[in-house]
Amino acid sequence: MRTAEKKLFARKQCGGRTILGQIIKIHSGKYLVRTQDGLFECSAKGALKIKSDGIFTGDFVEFENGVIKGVKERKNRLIRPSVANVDCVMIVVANPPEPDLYLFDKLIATAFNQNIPCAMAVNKVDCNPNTAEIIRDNYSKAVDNIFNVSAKTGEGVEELKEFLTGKLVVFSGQSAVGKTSIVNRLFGENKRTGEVSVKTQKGKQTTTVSEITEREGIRVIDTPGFTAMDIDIPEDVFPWSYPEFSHLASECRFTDCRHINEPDCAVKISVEKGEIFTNRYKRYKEIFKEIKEKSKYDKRY
Ligand SMILES: Nc1nc2c(ncn2[C@@H]2O[C@H](COP(=O)(O)OP(=O)(O)O)[C@@H](O)[C@H]2O)c(=O)[nH]1
Ligand SMILES: [Mg+2]
Ligand SMILES: [Zn+2]
Repeated sequence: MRTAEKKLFARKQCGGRTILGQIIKIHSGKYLVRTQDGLFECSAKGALKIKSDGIFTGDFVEFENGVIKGVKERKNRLIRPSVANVDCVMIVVANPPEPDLYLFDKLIATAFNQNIPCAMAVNKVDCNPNTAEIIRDNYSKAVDNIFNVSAKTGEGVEELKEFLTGKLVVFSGQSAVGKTSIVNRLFGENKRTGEVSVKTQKGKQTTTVSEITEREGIRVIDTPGFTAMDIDIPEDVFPWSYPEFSHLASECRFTDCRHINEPDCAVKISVEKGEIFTNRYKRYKEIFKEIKEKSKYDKRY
């Protein structure tokens, strides 16, 4: 947090008014809230933290004398990283590292389930122009916006900036694809990292601490990157997690159709007609199988 740039108000300076703002960081039980009048460090009543299923980065809150009194209804919430009211999940892709299409499939499904628009940025086009074509051949029916960029040369960055202005965007994707480099480009030269990865004691799950950085009307959450293994989607939800399938919901014969072996499956028909990309559907079947096996395993143990 660049405290030098903005005033950090102490609790007593709030003067009894009710103020509305957005949480940009949560740290050690303190909530950093951005308002029209600058940044405030707030605390929250215990009841509020537990009720209304918590307070998250990205939440719009009302506070008085440095104490959060209420959380506004959130339009969506992402679990990884934990952030509410996201306007765009930007999946950054590059080569190197070798694109993990299974990961992109899962990230798009997760955002879709949370009602968050997804876009893709194919970075490093300076060194691997073919990647953009592969990504379009797989995802042009799944996401509305695919950008070609190079954080190195600056190509495409202005267009990306224009698209992201006014939005809260989460940069997602594999590690080393250039997420932080793109954020730095968007924000000028100032280097900053917005995300710290914290291992839980179990050493299994990784929770992420999210921090919103805002510059020039763009609010950004950078992440350290994910692998396909990090992302779980419930078995019953997965069959309707694909944007290209969603309009077919009433057309499969069975309402709980998994689009695998069922007769009169509108998804399979669309694949045959070429309306859904074959590669996307092939991976869909593999991911579904993996999810099914995992939930069988989870039930047993
Ligand atoms: N050639 C090339 N290299 C890039 C580009 N963007 C980032 N890199 C390099 O890719 C590596 C990973 O970048 P980084 O921003 O740390 O990736 P992150 O893990 O996704 O945040 C670094 O060595 C960058 O210099 C680009 O557009 N072109
Ligand atoms: Mg990074
Ligand atoms: Zn079906």
